[in-house]
Formats: sequence, C-alpha cells, structure tokens
Amino acid sequence: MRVRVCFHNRCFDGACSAAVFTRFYQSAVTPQAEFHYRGLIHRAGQLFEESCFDGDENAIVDFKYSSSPRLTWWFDHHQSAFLTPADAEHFRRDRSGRKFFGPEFLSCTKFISHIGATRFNFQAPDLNELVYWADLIDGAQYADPKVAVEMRDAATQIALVIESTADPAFLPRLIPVLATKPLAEIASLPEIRQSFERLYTQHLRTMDIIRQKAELRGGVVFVDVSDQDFEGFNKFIPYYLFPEAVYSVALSRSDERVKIAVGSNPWNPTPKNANLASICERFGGGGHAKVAAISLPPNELDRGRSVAIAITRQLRIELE
Ligand SMILES: [Mn+2]
Repeated sequence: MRVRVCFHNRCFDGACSAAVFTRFYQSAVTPQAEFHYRGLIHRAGQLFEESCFDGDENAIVDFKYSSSPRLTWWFDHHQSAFLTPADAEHFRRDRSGRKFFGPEFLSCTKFISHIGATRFNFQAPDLNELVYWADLIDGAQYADPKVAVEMRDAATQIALVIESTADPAFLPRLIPVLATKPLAEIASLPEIRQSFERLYTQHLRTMDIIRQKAELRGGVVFVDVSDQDFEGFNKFIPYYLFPEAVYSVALSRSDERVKIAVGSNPWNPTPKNANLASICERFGGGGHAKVAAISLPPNELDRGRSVAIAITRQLRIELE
C-alpha cells in the first residue's frame, strides 16, 4: 500500500499533521504502508495537479480541499479551506467518513489526533508533546513573547528550521522522525542544530535592526525595513522589544513584493477595537481581525510606505 501524504509546506503544524496522520494511518488502517510526502504551497489559480495524487491512498493534511476522486483522506482546520463553493458542496456530500473539517481547532495536528481518538480508537501518548506544541505554535498561544522570540524550546527551534527550509527533500525526511522521536532529540540532530544556529544568528541580527528602526508612538510601533534584504521576520519581535505597543505596522520589500504587515499585541491588555482585516481590505489586502497584511508589486515601495503610514496614523487615532 502506497500512501501519498500532501501537507502544508514550510509550516510546523503542516509537518506535524503529516507525522500524526502517518501514525494514525498505521494504527487505524494498516501498519504495512509505504509513505510518500509532498509539501504544498498556496498560489494563485490551480492548487493541485492530478499527478499529486499518485498513491493507492492520497491524503491532504492542513491544506485546502480537493474534489479529486483520487483524494481518499482529508483533514484541515483553516477557515478558508474551500477554494470554491463547489468544493464546499462536494465536501458536504462526501459520505466516505474519511474527510474532516475542524475550523474550531487551533492546529490541524490536534484535530487529526482528536478525530483519531474519538472515531478510530487511535492512541499515541508519545505524540502528546508534538500535538501540544503544534497547537501552541499554529494558534500563537504563547504565554509571553519570550517563548516565541528567544526560542529556547526544542519545538520552537525545529519550527524555525521548518519555516525556513528551501530543500524540498528536507521535510519528507523529517516527518517520519517527528512521528517517532521526542522533540529534544530531534532538535539536537546535527542537521537541525546547524540550520537552527545559522537561522538564529540571522534572527538576532534582524532583531537589532528592528530595535534601531522601530518608532513607538501612541501605542503603535511602526517599522520600515524596506531597505533591508530580508522580507518577513518573526512577527512577535516588535512586542518582545516594545511590550507597550498595542499594534504594529511593518513595511518590508523582497523581489516578489512590497509587504505591509499589521498586527496587534496579544500580550498587551489594552482593548483593541480595530479590525485589521477590514483596514487592510481597503488597500487590497486581508487576513484576520487581529493580524492582516497587504502585498503590493515590488516596484510600488512609495505607495506601500504611504499606505503603512496612513494605517499607523489611523491606529494611533483609534487608541487616543
Ligand atoms: Mn495549520
């Protein structure tokens, strides 16, 4: 039995979902299966090619639904799991008992382990640690920004490596390890250790730059790093450096886009009434009420900067 597992690429929850699904399948269906993993990314237009589903069984975890008749298992927890109303309808009509949607779950990893336990009598107490951390990381439920920014825990170190990998063979190699070994042991593997150290050095450098460039005023921290050669950065850095910040607005630029990231500080108790998704939608972006973003073409830096400044001003007024 050849099982193809497609998972959300470069995402801790995506990789952990594939690991938990593997153990679930071995326990609930057959231990004699051969697993093949493939990471999927969000992109415009068609998400899946039919050739993705080349197993005797084909699963998708932590990623959008596909109405392909070749898809036999599906687990997702994203609000936007269905690309079209036709896909949602196709799922609604499914009677296989093998496709599951849990938008109330913070992580797909926890969702798979929950469905496994409640419907298939699947138990794997050695995976509790993995499930716990996937929920914490994917749900951004950290007790304080130190856990997310200082990355002293094995899980957060592995997450940094997973999120930054450019090697398509890395996660297919790591998933069976996540499925069977404790996180501390995985974090100390030379391949993980070395990548983490390199990435963490970069992360510290990024933090220095943000510290120098950030402007905190009226409860909003504004960061313009568009002259730097890094695009995204750990979104908790501004709150780690500036706990008084209620909101953050960051302008960055890469070869692909100019990005304005807008977020709110989950550890600052000040009431937050702004809906950041609605604010970003006005400029062609979107997201969630508490974290949202706008992407512009890479040649529109000036417009990006004026949008970022306008949003910063609006949020400061909101807090007055
Ligand atoms: Mn997820």
